[in-house]
Amino acid sequence: MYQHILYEAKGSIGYLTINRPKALNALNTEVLTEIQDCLDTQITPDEDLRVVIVTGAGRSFIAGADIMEMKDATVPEGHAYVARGHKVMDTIDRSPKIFIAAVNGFALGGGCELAMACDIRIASEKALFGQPETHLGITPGFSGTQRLPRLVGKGMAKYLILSAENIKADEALRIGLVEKVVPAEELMPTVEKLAARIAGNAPIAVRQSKVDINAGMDADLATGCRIEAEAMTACFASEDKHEGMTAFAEKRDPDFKNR
Ligand code: CO8
Repeated sequence: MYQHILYEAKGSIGYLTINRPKALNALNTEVLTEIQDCLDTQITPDEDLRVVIVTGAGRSFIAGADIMEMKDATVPEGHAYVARGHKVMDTIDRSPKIFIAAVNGFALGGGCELAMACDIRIASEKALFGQPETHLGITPGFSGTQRLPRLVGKGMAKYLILSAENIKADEALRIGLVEKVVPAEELMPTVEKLAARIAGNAPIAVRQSKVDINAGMDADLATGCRIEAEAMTACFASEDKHEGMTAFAEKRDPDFKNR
């Protein structure tokens, strides 16, 4: 169905693999269009799906936007490219599903930006991160100037973007760009275990926590706490809240119904 991505859902967990290994999974217009289509037609409408694992085929996660395509692009084409990239990142960020980036290799430029749009990043020891755009004559254009400082702070974001220096996985962990680093062979088992754990928690509470954190990070503390308080109503009114607490009292595992 798709030329440059693979998508498979196994129950509550989806696997989205960027599959253009000859170009180290660089995001050209076709790849971005296919990711968007997959988000809109496969992932969003799937009511059983809770978590999506995003990874790259071969030795790269995503080596950035496609430099060969951008090289001779006009200004309007550049704007269209940015808009297409932003739409993919926003769709992931605003999705009620939880996205985990399983960063298996190069996560550069648009690849680092896509990883940052995901909710959680787990990296292989072989991963390499960076925003090399200023060395190419552009700024990060798929939300890196905005998401990177929100994750690692203003100073470190400026260091990485202005220097265009790439960093290894252990440094990415140290600065908070990724949440965990594991040996390459343990990457998918680790991510799958995490995905299953998230998928096993109360769906309404998981969804709402993502909304609260994302909305709160862009607001002042008082507004964020109001968002949290309002969201709590939805959880308190849910059957799953009753089930979760009853299961605790009865010393058994909860059986959540997404209601
Ligand atoms: N775009 C297009 N092709 C790429 C890209 C890329 N980003 N990265 C790698 N490739 C291709 C190479 O051209 C090469 O193709 P070929 O075999 O036909 O020559 C193939 O992938 C393998 O690459 P290398 O031979 O270079 O492999 P190495 O192991 O020697 O090096 C690197 C791997 C270090 C990842 C190297 O390929 C590299 O530096 N790539 C570019 C990384 C980069 O600069 N990424 C940022 C791109 S800009 C960006 O993402 C901006 C996002 C916002 C855009 C909005 C603007 C409008």
